[in-house]
Amino acid sequence: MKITDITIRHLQMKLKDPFTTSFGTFTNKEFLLLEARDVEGTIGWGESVAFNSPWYNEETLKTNWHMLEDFLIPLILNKELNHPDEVSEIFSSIRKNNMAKSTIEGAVWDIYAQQTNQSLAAALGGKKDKIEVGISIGIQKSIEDLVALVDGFVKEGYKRIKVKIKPGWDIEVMRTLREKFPDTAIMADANSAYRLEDTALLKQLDAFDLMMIEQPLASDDIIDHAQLQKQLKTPICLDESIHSLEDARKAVELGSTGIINIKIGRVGGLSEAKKIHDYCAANNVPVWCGGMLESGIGRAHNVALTTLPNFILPGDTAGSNRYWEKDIILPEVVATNGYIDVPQTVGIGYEVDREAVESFTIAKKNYN
Ligand code: OSB
Ligand code: MG
Repeated sequence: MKITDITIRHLQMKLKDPFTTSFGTFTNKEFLLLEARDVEGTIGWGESVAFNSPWYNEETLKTNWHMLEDFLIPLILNKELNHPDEVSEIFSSIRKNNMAKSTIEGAVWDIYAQQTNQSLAAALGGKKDKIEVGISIGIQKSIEDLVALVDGFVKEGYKRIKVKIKPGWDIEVMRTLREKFPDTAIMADANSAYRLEDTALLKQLDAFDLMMIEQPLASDDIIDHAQLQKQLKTPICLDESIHSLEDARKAVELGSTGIINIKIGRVGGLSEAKKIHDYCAANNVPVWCGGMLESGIGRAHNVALTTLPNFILPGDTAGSNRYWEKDIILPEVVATNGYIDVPQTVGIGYEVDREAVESFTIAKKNYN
């Protein structure tokens, strides 16, 4: 493989419903798409999961564009590549900026899968032909609104319900959900909204038999999480704190996390995601695939990754129709009864709907 041509597009897609976390509300999703063309004409697609504002982590759409244009694209253009694993080596001179790196790496994996005549899932070593999925629900105006939403998603068959929490929207919310949905797999995601001083409050969650609590403490912490885990029965799952295999190893060794949420962009790409998966499999740490409100392209990458065997717990990769009136792939990602069928065709397994892509594009630049 040799990438000779790259196009970056800035897309804006309106979410069907606003999505509120402890750090802010999303109404529109703005993100970068990267289209890479290889010397033989094969086209691969990657999606940056960086948001408009540095709330979830420090990267943004603009910092990603800057990193791609000024550093990453020059490193990759016209380089002879034998395997997508080489991309992270080529980028190793650049610190962090994992979401920017992952944008190119994902497109290279797509090209590699096509040129080796297999699905992205198969190229990664995945075996499942369907994956189990859950759904992530933002903070609502009232508990009644939340209960109604959860009821709908449980009836749609989603395998696990994740609810965003923050101080003041936590204990009563989870208590009510457990009462109303006694048999449903439920978990909470705090997106770093608490401190170790809140241990007594967080311990109250143990009464509700939650599958896990995701990232209760600071976004860069693994020390306090280890302290907290000693006092909680509910397993902690780290999201924001894990950027690499090394982070995962340290967090597992410290006892900071019993489960890991793997997000491809946060860890710098599919190769690193796979390494974290393999390490966790060897150490009996279940993993699941997180979401960043992706368009169909990022979603397709998530579906492929989730086919690896240690993705034991349902992920956040819901169907396209949970987010968009119209997605940018054909067919869209469909979740039926909490399962997504893994496409068996070559590459990411979905056609990119170029007309839809153009209709959501607000800026575009070519590099060669
Ligand atoms: O922490 O997992 C998170 C959305 C935006 C930012 C961070 C997170 C989320 C989600 C939604 O939980 C996952 C999804 O449906 O894509
Ligand atoms: Mg999270």
